[in-house]
Amino acid sequence: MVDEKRPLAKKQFNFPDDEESMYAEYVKEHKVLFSPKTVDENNILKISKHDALIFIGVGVHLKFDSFRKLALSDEMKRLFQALNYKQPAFFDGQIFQKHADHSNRIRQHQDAYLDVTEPPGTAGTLWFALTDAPADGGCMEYVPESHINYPLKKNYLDVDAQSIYTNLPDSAFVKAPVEAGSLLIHHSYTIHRSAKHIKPGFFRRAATLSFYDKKVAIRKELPYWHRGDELVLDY
Ligand SMILES: O=C(O)CCC(=O)C(=O)O
Repeated sequence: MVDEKRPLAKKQFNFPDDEESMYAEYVKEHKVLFSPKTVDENNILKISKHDALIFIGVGVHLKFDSFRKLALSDEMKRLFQALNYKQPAFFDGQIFQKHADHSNRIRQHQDAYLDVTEPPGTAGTLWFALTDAPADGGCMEYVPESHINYPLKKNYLDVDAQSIYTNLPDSAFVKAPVEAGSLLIHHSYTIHRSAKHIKPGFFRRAATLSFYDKKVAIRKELPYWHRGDELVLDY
């Protein structure tokens, strides 16, 4: 879908970072982002699109079979049964890739800003490590107990997009280095971020799925985030 010979456009996206990204504006069904460091003066990729990629969103859970299989797998059903969910549903899927030479940090934020559910704070995120995510390799960093201490008062439907970011000191964050194949789960109020990665010569890749329980909450679709249909797990 992304043609390496066509120029990319430059734009500041509010998520996954507020730094400028290059994007394939002719790809309508996804948001596919690249680092500005990977294009030449004509905005043509200097390296392969697979290496230059930093983000694919949104709604990839509906487009890729591997995501769909994972979302509807028995392991996921068992996970949600353990969480006592009655009607779990996935409403978004994203891919994050980092490389030492050309990736940005992901600034601190709460997913509830974009994952708007009613009652508020009833969504969560599964974060799958597709590669190792070491402490010096852009691992996730969390603020412990922030899902209790920092309920989100406003979301994307109330205020401007910049408000997605929070502003806690570095000392508030705990790094969560994990090996490939690990799963991290966080509440939609949990404040999290990931650093630029500094470990040369390797990619850090992760996939995410956002979820909620249709029996206890309703989800609000945001005008800008075309997430599309939900994948509902049947028991
Ligand atoms: O994978 C990352 O580096 C960031 C993921 C993230 O911020 C998210 O899932 O909301």
